[in-house]
Amino acid sequence: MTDIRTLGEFIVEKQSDFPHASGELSSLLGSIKLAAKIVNREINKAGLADITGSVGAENIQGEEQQKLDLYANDKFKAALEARDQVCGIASEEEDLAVSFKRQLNRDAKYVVLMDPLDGSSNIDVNVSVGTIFSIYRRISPVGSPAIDADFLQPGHRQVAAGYVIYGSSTMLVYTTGNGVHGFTYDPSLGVFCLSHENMQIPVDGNIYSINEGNYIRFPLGVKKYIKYCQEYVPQDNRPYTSRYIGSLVADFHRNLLKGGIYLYPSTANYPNGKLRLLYECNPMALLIEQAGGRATDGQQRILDLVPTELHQRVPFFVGSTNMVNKVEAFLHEID
Ligand code: AHM
Ligand code: MG
Repeated sequence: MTDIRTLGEFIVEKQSDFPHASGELSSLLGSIKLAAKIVNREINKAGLADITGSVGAENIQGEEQQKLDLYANDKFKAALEARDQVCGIASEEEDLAVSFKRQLNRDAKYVVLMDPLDGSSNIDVNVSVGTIFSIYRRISPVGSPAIDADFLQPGHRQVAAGYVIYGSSTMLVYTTGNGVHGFTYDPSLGVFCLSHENMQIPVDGNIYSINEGNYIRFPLGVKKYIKYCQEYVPQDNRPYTSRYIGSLVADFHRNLLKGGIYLYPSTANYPNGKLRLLYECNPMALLIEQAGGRATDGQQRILDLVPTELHQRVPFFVGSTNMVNKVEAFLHEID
């Protein structure tokens, strides 16, 4: 019992590791932890209350908003606004970035970008979903409203990133640039307990995760990579296993633990890929690099991309280093 380390304790313990050591980032992570517990409670009873299904509206990207998308967005936003560490947020569910109005928020150093409920179309069928978050120091002066440039920073400037997976158990996984740590939620205690310290993705893996229904319009290099995964080469552990949940957080989490690659290239419906650079790709890219893996758009390191708009999409290849190298080689060969 005494060897349990809670997320709160761990964050305080590691505070001195933060590049800009301060209690503010700890408090900010505390807001995320609190909102995650509230959202977790709601998701757990999703089938009972009238909280599944869509609200009959679309977000700015033309995607149907689910009731729980908006619920999660409201809870994370409120939790971040209630403490004084964040001057503004940008969210997949908000058309524009939000600059908090209180002076105490305007005096804060950080902005948070989030996908409050990723994979939400899976909720109605009781499949895992997640929350993804990304934290930057603002570049506008402290004391003033947050501006768009605060949110449009390249991913390598993130000071922290993470996700919550609402799965068969709920976990919070985060990095502040000093390794990746995972905490499993114990609902009876109401706390996240350290369960996966210093997570490292295997350099190689044998799982590939992609929506193959879109195959016909994939770039040629991706088509060739898929065929490579399927070839019978036992000494190379091929054919690989295909696993696709359709919930980025869940697919990423499995591949992080077991070794594998997740791919979302350009498709007929999504010429730039489907996933959002700021809310999905950047935080996952920081996590994977901290865990010893790689993330690329096929040409460049995700964390080096300079964003031009909030809801920008990019092709995304993330996972075990050797697997990402391989798909990149196929993509370059074709160019
Ligand atoms: P969302 O943010 O609207 O939920 O979309 C992102 C999700 C990812 O979780 C998942 O990997 C992907 O969309 C699945 O897309 P598809 O159904 O096209 O395979
Ligand atoms: Mg999403």
